[in-house]
Amino acid sequence: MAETIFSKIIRKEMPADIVYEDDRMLAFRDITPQAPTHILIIPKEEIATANDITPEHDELIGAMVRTAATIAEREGIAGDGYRLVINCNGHGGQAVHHLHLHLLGGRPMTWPPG
Ligand code: DGP
Repeated sequence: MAETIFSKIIRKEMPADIVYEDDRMLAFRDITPQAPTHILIIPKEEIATANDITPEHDELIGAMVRTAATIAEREGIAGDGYRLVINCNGHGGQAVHHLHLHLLGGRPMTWPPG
């Protein structure tokens, strides 16, 4: 896949407000937040879209979701609730083609999404 801005953030060539990092993933605040808490959890492995997730990624994706829940707790939004979103391709509204999990919270979310 073509490299994205997120690869530069992973390599620390681009600044980001990083809130969590381990050997497999990185979490940082979204540059255009859509909610008081808006954090992106991304794998360090370059996976372009949700369509590119394979069975080998099952543990990684599970760990990303658990990390999102841990960050939500740390951010103080776990009790009130939050939303986890993965946008995929054009109709899903995916702008950056490096898989990422949006953690959104700090205000009530509407449903259905626009
Ligand atoms: P999506 O539409 O699901 O592909 O969301 C991409 C998100 O990435 C969008 O909410 C804005 C965020 N984003 C794009 N470029 C940067 C950047 O350079 N730094 C940070 N922190 N976030 C970025």
